[in-house]
Formats: sequence, C-alpha cells, structure tokens
Amino acid sequence: MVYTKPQLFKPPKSNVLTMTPWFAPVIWEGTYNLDILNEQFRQSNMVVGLTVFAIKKYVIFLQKFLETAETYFMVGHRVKYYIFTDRPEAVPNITVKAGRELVPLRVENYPRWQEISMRRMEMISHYSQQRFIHEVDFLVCVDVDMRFSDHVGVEILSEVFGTIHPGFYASERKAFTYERRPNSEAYIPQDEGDFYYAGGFFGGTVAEVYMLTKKCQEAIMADKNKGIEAIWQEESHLNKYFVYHKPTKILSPEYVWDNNLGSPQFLKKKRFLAVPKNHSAVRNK
Ligand code: UD2
Repeated sequence: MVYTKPQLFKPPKSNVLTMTPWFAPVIWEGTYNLDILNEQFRQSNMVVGLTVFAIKKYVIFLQKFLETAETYFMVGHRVKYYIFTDRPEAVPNITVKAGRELVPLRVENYPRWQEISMRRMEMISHYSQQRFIHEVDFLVCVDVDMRFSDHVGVEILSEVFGTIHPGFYASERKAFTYERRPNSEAYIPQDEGDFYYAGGFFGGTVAEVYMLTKKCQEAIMADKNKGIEAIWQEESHLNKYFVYHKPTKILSPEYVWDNNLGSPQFLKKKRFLAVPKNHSAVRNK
C-alpha cells in the first residue's frame, strides 16, 4: 500500500466536474488510484457479471466485443459474461482467462429493433431475481456493438451507476433528448434532470440493477398500454429513473465514446468505443 498521499489543496483534476451535488463521484482518468481500488476489491472476493444482448444479426459483434473485454474489462478479477441471444450456436468459442466464464442465455427475439432494445430491461430484471443474485455481486449492462479499447475496471463499481452520453456531455438541459410528451411514463419536465445518460452502459449491485430494470420495464409496459413508445426507448426510461433515483457513481464519456465525435482535449482515455454499424444491414435482420 505504497502510493502518493492525497493533497487536500491540490485536487488531481480541476477542469471537469468530479463530484455531483449529491456526492456521487464522476469517474475520469487521473481521479483514482487503481492499486488501492483493486486491493479493496480483491479482499471482498466479489464477482462481476457483464450482461450483453446479441439478438439476430447483432451476434456478429460478439467476437470483437469479447476479445477486447478479455484484454481490458475487470482484468485480474472474476467475471461472468452473460450473453443473451436467440442464436447460442453463433456465440464465438473464445478461450477466457482463469476465473472468467461465458454464459450464453437463450432468449426470444422480436421483430422490431426498438422492441429488442427495450426488452433488455425485462430480461435483466427477470434474470437478476432468478439467477444473477445467486452468482454475482455487481452487474454491468452494456451494448454489444462496442469494443473495449482501454482499461475498464473496479473504479466503475458502486450501488448504482450511469454513464454520461458522449453526444450530450456539454449540453444544456433543454437540448437533452429526454422524453418530453407528458403522457409517457418517461416524461421529464424541462427544468429537471442532471445529465443525459447512455442506455448502453449502466450497472450496480444486483439488487439495485433489479430495481432499476424492473421500474423501467413497468414504465415501458404502462406506455405500451397507452399506445406510446418513448423517443429513445429504454434509454428514455433509464434517464427518467435517474432523475429520481440518483446514481451513486457517474462514469464520464471515457466509458462510452464514438470516434465520430473526435478527440476533445478533456478526454484522456477512450475506454469503450462504438463499432461503426450499417443500420440497415443489422437492424430487423
Ligand atoms: C442507443 C443506446 C442503446 C439503446 C438505444 C435505444 C448507447 C451506446 N446506445 O443505441 O443502449 O438505449 O439507443 O434506442 O447508449 N440489439 C440486438 N439485436 C437487434 C437490435 C438491438 O441484440 O436486432 C441489442 C444490442 O445489444 C444493441 C442494443 O440492443 O447493442 C441497442 O441497440 P442499438 O445498438 O441498435 O441501438 P443504438 O445504437 O441506437
């Protein structure tokens, strides 16, 4: 446990927000000491579950996703990859490191991509209650059309965490693409909300992820009964949830980035990157 002592009057970062007004840290490169965090985590002997959906054509993203996760995700820790798919035979047979395991879970598919994306909330909440609670301590829930390109480790873990969407980190509230129709359960009034969070990277303890996904699922079903679908599907419901149940940790856009957005000065790491996709070739296929 030898490391440079923290300096009360020399904060490691002063150009970005590192703490929200409700005392949730915002995770940026340079704000944490990984050796301390790894040591604490190792002593707790915990396991991390990574959930990812690869339904229909999206199985083509699994190879790169899993290979890069082996290189960068929770290195040195115990990991279970929960791969929800309608095509278990298409899950690549990659060799994972000791203490890590691939767990394909066969699930239904739906004709519309929006429905597939939304139904993730239902499936994660169901499996959290039935299975994950007995097998892992934390869940990290991500999109599959992504690749890890730098370290993503235990610094992200907390009771419940969300990630700032790379398209909206500098936006004012009025520019957030929150659901603005009052008859949707995902409705957020103009003068509420903190950040615009990405649907493609959230997590927390199994109990917290269960609550989050269950609430979002109930809201999605209530909307369905009213004949309305939120503007950005489950991402809209996730954003609504986080207005009233504040995340205990916020991941900076280092954790979901898209190279189409360039390389701004403040971004010291690009840890999890969108893989360019031809929408018409993969959606509804
Ligand atoms: C954004 C969000 C995504 C979701 C979506 C809702 C990020 C990085 N992405 O992504 O999380 O909120 O908006 O509109 O924040 N999938 C399949 N098969 C399909 C279709 C989807 O497996 O046929 C899964 C897959 O894991 C995919 C995810 O659903 O990564 C989200 O779908 P998308 O990537 O097409 O949505 P996108 O890019 O608009």
